[in-house]
Formats: sequence, structure tokens, C-alpha cells
Amino acid sequence: MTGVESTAPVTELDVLVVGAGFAGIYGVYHFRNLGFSVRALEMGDGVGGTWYWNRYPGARCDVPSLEYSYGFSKELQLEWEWTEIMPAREEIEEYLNHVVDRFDLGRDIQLATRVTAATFDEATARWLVETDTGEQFSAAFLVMATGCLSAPMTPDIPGRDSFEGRTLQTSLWPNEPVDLTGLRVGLIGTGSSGVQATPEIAKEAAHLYVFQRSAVYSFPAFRGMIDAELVRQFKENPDEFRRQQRAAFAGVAGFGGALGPAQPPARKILETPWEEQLEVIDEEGFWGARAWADVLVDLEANEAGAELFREMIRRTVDDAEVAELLSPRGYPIGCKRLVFGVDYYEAFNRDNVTCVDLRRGAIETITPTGIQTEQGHYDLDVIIFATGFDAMTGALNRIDIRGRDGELLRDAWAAGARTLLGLQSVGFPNLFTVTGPGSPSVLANMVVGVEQHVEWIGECLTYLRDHGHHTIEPTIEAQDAWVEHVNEVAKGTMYTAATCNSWYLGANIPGKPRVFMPYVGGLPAYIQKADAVAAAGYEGFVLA
Ligand code: N01
Repeated sequence: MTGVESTAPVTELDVLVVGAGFAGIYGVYHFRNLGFSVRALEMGDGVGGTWYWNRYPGARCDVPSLEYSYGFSKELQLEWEWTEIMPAREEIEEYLNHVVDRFDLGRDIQLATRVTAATFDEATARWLVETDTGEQFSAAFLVMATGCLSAPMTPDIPGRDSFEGRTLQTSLWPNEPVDLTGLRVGLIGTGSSGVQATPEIAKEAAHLYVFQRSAVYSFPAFRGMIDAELVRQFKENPDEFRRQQRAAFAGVAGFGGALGPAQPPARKILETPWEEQLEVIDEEGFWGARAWADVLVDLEANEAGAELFREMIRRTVDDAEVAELLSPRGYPIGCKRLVFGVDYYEAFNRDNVTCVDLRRGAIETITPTGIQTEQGHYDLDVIIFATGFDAMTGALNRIDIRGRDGELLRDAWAAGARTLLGLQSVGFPNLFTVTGPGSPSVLANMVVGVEQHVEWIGECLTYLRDHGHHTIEPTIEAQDAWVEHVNEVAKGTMYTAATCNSWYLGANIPGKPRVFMPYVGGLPAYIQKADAVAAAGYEGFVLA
């Protein structure tokens, strides 16, 4: 064991789940139903994970609600009524609380408990887990349902703590309402969170300064109330819909559309004269910049698509100079996670919104009264960090996870995460990561990925129990082969372009190794491989 010695009794479990977002909640349900004793430890005061913490104005999912919901219970699917096509944060949080209550999961979910350390005891083949409450747990299996985007990143800007106004972070937004009325607000960051928050904050603040380091490609989000006929069709056969999701590359069946063009058209932008390209954006708006066969596969074509995108910004933003500031340059469309916005560019037509383009002069310090940039000082009442996350590995590496011989997981992953199927890592027996690095995770519908992983783990635990095994761990050969495969499929895609600096690559975290973390081969191929491994008696894993 590490850390402070505790005299508290140790709680014994078959499975300890860390986190109570989509993955942890389903883990409690599923492992309990398989006959395992289980408890989830959740650091928040409520369940929901992402949808608990990211309470900033405008927070909303960009996957349709019918797609972004559990498929494990037919009754749940028939009963629950979504109101909007793209659910707002509040509605998802309400849904997850309903799931917890409906299946009486709350008695096995312990809130306000942060896991600080987990150590594998080789003598007993059990994980010993410590928490910030001083409690200790011993579990045969440790399932990390800690999320891919859950470790907030706050940049270390000099003077950060000297600010005398209020500091907020989108991913750590307070539970109680925040009133920004009449205040001068500085928002740092223009990723998905900043783009969603900008138009909402602009409605309240006296003035909003958006500090932009990289201009974003923000595509219009789909909005609207859910169609009753669509819901009727869905409820006729939800199982078939879920089957279609698992057969779809990104875990989205396309039911009800609303996710942009499913297939790029055959036409190529490099073979189309500019005047005809303009006709496409006349028709399709910003989405017209991507709607070409070559834009997402060829860098020259991509730049042509980016120019069309910039043309749309010029058409949307009244002031030509501001339009230029907001125009993304120097990295391809599609290399970062797609950003959806509603009235994002339009917000900059308001008198009370200013884009502070940090490409023209970076932030130097935070002062007691605002932000000092190379372009001048901005007086502020509130600073909001919308600066993202230490993605995929951050939440895991912030816990002292020690495997065989006391090796720390973060040391084992110092040059980049190494897993077999994103599920397990050599040296860390009986430790499972739900949607871990090396699995489709953030490149597919998270809820579909989560359910598939929890079910794979459940089947694995049952197999071990039925066959009298106590431990499972990948072989180094199988893990190396999987890591090589993950790298191979990412090669040559926009995601790994030299000009791309995304959180997929860890490029947003100073010092993090530049390694593409998710599996880009698609959900169906992944599921087929994972199922084949299980069917072959967990080929590539050592069972003892
Ligand atoms: O974080 P991000 P996010 N000084 O990392 C900037 C999901 N999500 O929370 O691009 C100045 O994308 C940084 O600048 P740059 C979704 O998967 C989904 O917005 O690195 N700026 C960037 O602009 C998403 O991809 C939804 O140059 C600094 C921003 O901060 C993921 O979460 C909604 C800086 C960070 O953008 C993360 O999104 C919200 C500094 N020192 C989130 N450091 C939906 O479902 C960073 N930045 C719609």
C-alpha cells in the first residue's frame, strides 16, 4: 500500500468501479446482474461524469439523444422520453439520475469519494484502493470508468492566482447558478466548450472577450425538438437500432439524421472551379466545406475546403477584419475533434463581443484586474478557462496506480499509453480501462463504446470465475502488436498530419508524448477483433 496508514476497515468487493458517468453507472448495473459484488466510487457529489461537471452555459451533446442513450434495457428505452434532437446537459444528467433510481443502483454508488491510489497486491492478486475519505477497499478487479475527457487542463499562466475577480473553468462549473449579468468576462479557449459557451455568455455579460489561440472550424449544430414519428419508429424496435449502431463506423446509426452528410459526395474540390465551389456553400453553408470526396483525405484538397470555410466566415461575420481573425489557418479541417456551434460566428457581430486573437500577441500574465497580452491589458471581472482536458490518459495518470513490482501506470505509459484493445495493460493484472487509449473511444459514440466495453469485461470476468482463474493480463507480444496496429491505421489520416496539434495526440499538454491515442479503425472492426479474442479463450492474454 502507498500513502497514509489507515486503521479503517477494508471493504472487500469483487469489482470496484472508479467513476459514475455513463460507464460507471452501467458497470454497477451489469456486474451486479452477473452476480459480482460491486461498488462505484465517484468524486462528484452527483452521478453523470461529464454531464455532472460541465455545467457551463450552452453545454449540450452533439450526438442525437436517441443515439446517445443506453441500449441495455428495452423497458428503459420504451419509457424514457427525450425532448430535443441534441440533448442539453441538464436532460442527460436527469436521464442518468433516472437510470440510477430505476435500477436501484444508488446503493452501490458512493459519491464524494476520490480514488487517490490503487496498488496490486501480488500475494493475494487483489487491488488495494485508497481514497481521499480515508476509506480502503480491496477488490479482485478494478474497472476504471474514469472517462476520456475528465481531467481538466488549466494552463499555467503566470499570475493565475493573483486575479482578484472570479475564476471559473467550464469543466468545473459550480452547481449553483452563475450570474454574469453586467460583468466583463474573459473566456480563454475556442474548442467545443468555448464555442458552445460564447453565444450564451454574450447574452448576459456586459462585454465578452474571447481569447483565441487557434481559430476553430465550427460547424453549425443541429437543433430542434425530437420528431414524434421518429420516436415511434425507434420504439418499434430499439434492439435493431442498437444493432445498427454497433455495425456503424462511429457507432451512430444515422437514425433521424442530424449529424451532417453521412457519405461524402463523389465530386472532388480540386477538380471543381471556384465559382462552382461557391454554389455548394450557397446550398450547404459551412458544411459545404467538407462535402467533397477529397477534402478529408488529401492535404491540398483540405486547404481548398478550408478556403471555402473561410468564405463562409466572411459571409457570416459583418466586420471583414474580425472575420479574418476568426479564420482558421495552418491546420487541416478534420484533424481535431469536430466542433459544433450555434450562432458562434454570429456572436462576434454583437457590440459586446471581442475576439482577442492571440496569434497577434500572446497572453503574458494574468494580473489582479485582468489579462495582460502583448497587445495590451484587458480589464475583467471574470476569467473563464475553456482550455480542455488532459485527454484519455489524464484521469488515470492522476491516480497512483501501481501494478506488478510497484510500477506506476504513468511511468509505464511515459512514452505513450500501451494497451491491448484499450482494455488492459501489461504489468497491471485485473485492471480494466473502459474506452481506454487504443480503443475507438472518442472517435465513436461514447455510449455505444461504453456498453460494448462493460459487456466485454463482464463476459471476461464471468469466464475467469467459471474457469477458476484469478488473474488476466495481456502478453507483451499481443500488446505490442495492438499498439503497432493502432499506429498503423492512424498513419496518413488528417488526425496525424504534421500541422495538427490536437488533444487526440496529447499536443495540448506541455511535455505529453505526441502519440495518437484512440483507435481509428472503426467500431465494427474493433468489436469483431475484441469478440474474436474472447471467443478464442482470451487469446493474447495470460490467464492464471
Ligand atoms: O477543449 P479543447 P474543450 N492559452 O482542448 C485553448 C468534448 N466536448 O473543452 O487550439 C490560450 O478542444 C486551445 O487553444 P489551441 C469534445 O470531444 C464536447 O473545448 O490549443 N488558449 C483551445 O482553443 C472536445 O473536443 C462537447 O491553440 C489555450 C481550447 O483552449 C473536447 O471535449 C462540448 C491555452 C481548448 O479546446 C474538449 O473540448 C464540449 C492557453 N494557455 C467538449 N491552453 C459537445 O458535445 C489551451 N487553450 C458539443
